[in-house]
Amino acid sequence: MTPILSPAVQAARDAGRPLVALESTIVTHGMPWPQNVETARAVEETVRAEGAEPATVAVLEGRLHVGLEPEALEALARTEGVMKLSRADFAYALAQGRTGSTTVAATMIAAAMAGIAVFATGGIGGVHRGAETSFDVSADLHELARTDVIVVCAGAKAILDLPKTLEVLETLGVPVIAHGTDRLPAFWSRDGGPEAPLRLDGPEAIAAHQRMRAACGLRGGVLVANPVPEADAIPADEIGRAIETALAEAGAAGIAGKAVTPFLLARMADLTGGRSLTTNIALVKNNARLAARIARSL
Ligand code: PSU
Ligand code: MN
Repeated sequence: MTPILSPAVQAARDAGRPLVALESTIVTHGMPWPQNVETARAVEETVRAEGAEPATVAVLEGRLHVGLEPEALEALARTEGVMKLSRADFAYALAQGRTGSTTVAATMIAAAMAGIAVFATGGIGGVHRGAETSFDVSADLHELARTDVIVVCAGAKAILDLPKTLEVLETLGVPVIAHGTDRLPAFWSRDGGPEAPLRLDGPEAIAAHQRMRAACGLRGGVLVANPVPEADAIPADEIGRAIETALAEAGAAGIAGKAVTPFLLARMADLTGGRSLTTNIALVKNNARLAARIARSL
């Protein structure tokens, strides 16, 4: 199966210019209209401004697109009832002619198929709080273990259990690199996260680490956790209250499976009067910038 490259992605590939993959679940399930499409456009612009070409990934009517034309991106952002695709249902959507946005796991699969080495997102999925009874562990973690893509995020969303998420990543052999900090960034906050397993400063160091992994024949992904810019960060104790409320509501409403993360993100935006969304937008752009610089260094 060959993905359909947009003309811009094809041109960048032909010219040997760096590419950065972008996911689309953040557009369809992570943010409300119209902030979702505005953010998606701004993130693509951020990547271009750094001299790389953005490649937003989605499955449209059974075809895998790597790089979306502006009209396709807007149509996807407006569509309701889009599938949220991970490894388990990626081929299903393609075989059945369905439309689906790609999570971190599915975007990694598509990026690897298209030969794209770097991918920027907001936050990865991870081990949910209470996973000892719910068994809710995101397939993103297993994808990081097996697929050769550098994923730049702002840490795991703080609605998750961060220490357990780190434990699973360690078990799976995934390098978790905090960028320019000793602590694992906690998505909306710079503080409050556990100590980071590894630290690197700057895109060059991250690229050099990647070259060494290749030289050692080490396969699988790398997780780069890039802290949200100071000016946009929400202190951990402040966001913590909204997290507790959103989690309690999700529990009371019996939200489970794929619906958990979208439900929590939407409730967080309401509970913080939109502030969590503003921070989310800022951190995605910040990650896109770093990802483009890493892609250039590679
Ligand atoms: N981070 C965000 N918004 C999102 C997501 C992450 O800021 O919408 C999405 C990503 O696509 C991630 C997915 O892969 O949530 C994880 O979902 P789950 O927990 O169901 O595996
Ligand atoms: Mn889950």
